[in-house]
Amino acid sequence: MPLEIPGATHLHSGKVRDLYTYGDDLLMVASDRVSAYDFILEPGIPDKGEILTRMSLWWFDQLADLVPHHVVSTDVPAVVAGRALVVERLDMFPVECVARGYLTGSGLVDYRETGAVCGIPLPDGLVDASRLDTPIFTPATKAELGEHDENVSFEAVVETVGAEMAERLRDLTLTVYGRAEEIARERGIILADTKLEFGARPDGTIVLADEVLTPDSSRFWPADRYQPGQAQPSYDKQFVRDWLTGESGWDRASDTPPPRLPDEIVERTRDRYIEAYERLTGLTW
Ligand code: Q0T
Repeated sequence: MPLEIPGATHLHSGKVRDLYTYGDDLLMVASDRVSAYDFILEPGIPDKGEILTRMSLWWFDQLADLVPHHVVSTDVPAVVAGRALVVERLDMFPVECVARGYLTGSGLVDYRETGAVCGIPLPDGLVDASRLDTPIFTPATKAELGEHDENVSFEAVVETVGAEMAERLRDLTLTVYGRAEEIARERGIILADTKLEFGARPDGTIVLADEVLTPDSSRFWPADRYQPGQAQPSYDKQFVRDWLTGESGWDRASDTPPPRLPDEIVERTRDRYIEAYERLTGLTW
């Protein structure tokens, strides 16, 4: 299944990205695969891997004065041109570092059950997509392939990485979110939440890793349509979701895989990824 890439040895495949060893470094390869409702859909979205790779690179640069990142080079084998990065090999922290400025998704589920998210109590009366007065750190533990990440308390992170490192990861996560939220807001986009991953160099330096601030790791909402109390339209996948749960006739509860996406949905979804890229970065695709 993984690609044959000259000089690279396959290490790991995620839902939409693949990791290879590459000399002393790693090669992180973004595919055109797209997921919705926990399924990988067919066909892929042309150029999605390259769009998200460029978006992530742009963000790493925007954040470079706050935290070092793992990108070594964009000089990659031709078969993955544009959609792969050479990255430093780090000792990864086994924590999904999530910052939320708005309440939705698993955070909303936890809030409705307990009034809190990851042990952080929130005021009464919040609804789907409510803005939080102060962004919160809501760590999660990485699940096995096919399982969902599990929200955990800050104390659980302390147990895993120690108090000092837990505080540094929390502070870095909230600092990165603050910068990114501000940049997105200036461009008419709400950054509702984001998931970051960090690793350490042999000398102990904490480094921002993975792919950052893409629609696969973050929720972006068009600010001009923001309306708390309901699910917000997703910047990237709304056409896919609407088609799957409507016109396609697919029954999400049926345990059957979703049908193949029509060309028109694929094209419109590609256009949305490009629009998100251009609007956030100010660059032309
Ligand atoms: C990693 C060492 O599975 C993952 O990515 C999907 C392909 C997450 N993951 C990242 C690493 C990284 C990064 N990024 C790094 N710089 N060094 N390991 C391992 N798994």
